[in-house]
Amino acid sequence: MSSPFSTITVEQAGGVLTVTLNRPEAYNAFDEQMTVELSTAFKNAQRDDAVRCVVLTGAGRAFCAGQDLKEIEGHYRDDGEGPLDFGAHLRKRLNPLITRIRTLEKPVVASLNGVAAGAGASLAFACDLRIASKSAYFTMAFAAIGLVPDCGATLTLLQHVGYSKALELCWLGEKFSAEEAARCGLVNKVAEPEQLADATRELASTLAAMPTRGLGLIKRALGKAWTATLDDQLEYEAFLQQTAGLTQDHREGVRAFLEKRKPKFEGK
Ligand code: LHQ
Repeated sequence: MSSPFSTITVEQAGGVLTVTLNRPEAYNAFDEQMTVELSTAFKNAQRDDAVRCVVLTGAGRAFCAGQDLKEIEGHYRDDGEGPLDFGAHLRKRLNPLITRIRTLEKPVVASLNGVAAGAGASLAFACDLRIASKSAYFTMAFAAIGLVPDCGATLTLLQHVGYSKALELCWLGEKFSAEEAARCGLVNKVAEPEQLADATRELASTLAAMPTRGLGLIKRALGKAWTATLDDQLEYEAFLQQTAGLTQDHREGVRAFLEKRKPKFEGK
């Protein structure tokens, strides 16, 4: 069957769905079509029980260069169409995509094969975990063109690196290497460029073999904790634990322990 997508590719192997941004000639910058297709891919991933981990990566040399500046070139000509309403664009396209990633009850791993710039960096920060090639780097390219970080990056970056470093990165837009990012916890794992694919596969297949519902509930718990009081969080954990305690995978995990064998989780 031919792919319904033209700007991304999707490939499923075992429980791992790999979504590849596929506009390498534009460093996988977002055009309108790519934002629509990415949203669809994540919606499908949520619905499909066979998907137990999503990997997001880029084709070619880059992960993603943010907004495609050539697509919107017409708005910058003196005789052009006038300024774009970025607020409307974000509310319609990119914000829902980020929400979809953050609320997907399955692990989402960004596999950073190269530069992540502007909204491309924000997209990587919105994923749950980041594994990066040693040659990859981030650049908060927004301020250099008079814009503000979007797609949640003012929150996600702040959570990882703290106020002062986040502000420095957002203002100056300097290259932030994979290794430097790993030192402050923004990148979880760094691999040699030629080993990135294998290292990603290993991490993603480990996650895909785990109790998917439990992992999804943990993601919810940590996502909510940023804004919760301790009392709120204790109650929320109790609610989530009640739910997790009723899953088949919890039962399987405890039975496997008692029977001294390896558990076989089904993601249910
Ligand atoms: C590109 C792009 C690109 C098109 C490289 N577009 N072609 C804003 C508005 C609306 C709503 C949503 O949110 C946003 C937020 C944003 O994302 S604003 C930030 C937009 N992105 C940027 O400003 C990054 C622009 N790109 C760069 O600064 C550099 O290309 C980076 C640092 C990513 C990579 O540098 P190099 O490795 O030196 O590569 P390069 O500059 O030679 O680019 C390679 C090719 O990719 C080149 O194509 P060409 O045909 O000219 O050789 C670039 O034109 C193309 N490309 N980024 N955003």
